[in-house]
Amino acid sequence: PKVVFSGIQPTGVPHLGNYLGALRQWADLQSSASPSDKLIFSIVDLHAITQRQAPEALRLHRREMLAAILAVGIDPNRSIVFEQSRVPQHAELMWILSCGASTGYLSRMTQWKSKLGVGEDADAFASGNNTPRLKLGLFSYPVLQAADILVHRATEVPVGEDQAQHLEFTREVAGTFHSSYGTVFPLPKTVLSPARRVMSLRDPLQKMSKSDPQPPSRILLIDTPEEISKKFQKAVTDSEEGVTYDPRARPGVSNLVQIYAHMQRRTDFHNVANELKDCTMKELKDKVAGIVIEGLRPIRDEYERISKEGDRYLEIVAEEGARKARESAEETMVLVRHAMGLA
Ligand code: AQP
Repeated sequence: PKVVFSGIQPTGVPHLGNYLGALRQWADLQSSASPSDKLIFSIVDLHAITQRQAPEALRLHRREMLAAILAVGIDPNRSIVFEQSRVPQHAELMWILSCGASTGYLSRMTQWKSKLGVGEDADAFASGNNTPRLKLGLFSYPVLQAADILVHRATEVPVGEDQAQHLEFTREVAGTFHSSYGTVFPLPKTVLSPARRVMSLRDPLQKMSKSDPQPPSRILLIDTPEEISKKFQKAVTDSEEGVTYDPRARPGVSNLVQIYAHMQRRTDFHNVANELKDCTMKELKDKVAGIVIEGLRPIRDEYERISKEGDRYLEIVAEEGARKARESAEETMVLVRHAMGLA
């Protein structure tokens, strides 16, 4: 049987990129799973705090993320849905794995560089006077992610393209553990969603992101139809006539074509662009907005219904999920501690 694990950070209401790149895939995997498969989805709050979060905002975002996960169709009676900080085995395994994790490998990862905005200057950055800005938690983030996956002995990890590097690292860390203490973990497979990278509506060279300071850069799963239309109308495109698919030359238009295609579960972007070839930019934006509004409508309705049930309901779901996740993680930790000679 498969064990599917994936996580999402409670750093804001999820956006269209999170949905097409991750959440919709989670729901699909849940529908196609056989009864013996285990599905585990985590709200990774310990990852979120690698960037400072205001406590009230984090509390709110945890709740909103849980409601959003349920709203996209994850059934807490079928899948384990839980908050990472309620399952201490994740942090315990992280410590153990960090004892065998290479700092050289971590220093080559791109995520901490992009979070600090240091890009290509990273080496100079890490060895220079700016090092105090690089915190240990952000640097070792991939080790915690490896622990998240391995502690449930996951076999498949559905993620967007930005996470593929961390999955490589996870397999590396598991291999190091195995050569020291014997085999405990399956090596998890990366399952890339067809929507690998949905781009920002304001800067189509950047991925759509929860923490982008510009709200019009992203479509939230709970945006109203008016908000969705407005954001698409303002989307950055170009001044060429007609619609073609060419992500290099026309990143803005191509991103809209991709979104339009993914909403219909299509990936033949050139054909889709061809079907739209005579549209003006305004017509293209209207069409994309229309399909996104219709596609997100049931999610938004369900989100509202869940929000009306109140915090008490979400708390019960979170507690029950955490109980099941602790059970799953503890089964692995018994093997890990035993293999290492720990109590
Ligand atoms: N733009 C995207 N296109 C496709 N997939 C995406 N994912 C994120 N952005 C896109 C996928 O969503 C899952 C959860 O992501 P995360 O919450 O762990 O954090 P992230 O990747 O850093 O996403 P954000 O929205 O950019 O959050 P912030 O701004 O807080 O860092 C992952 O599977 C990811 O691949």
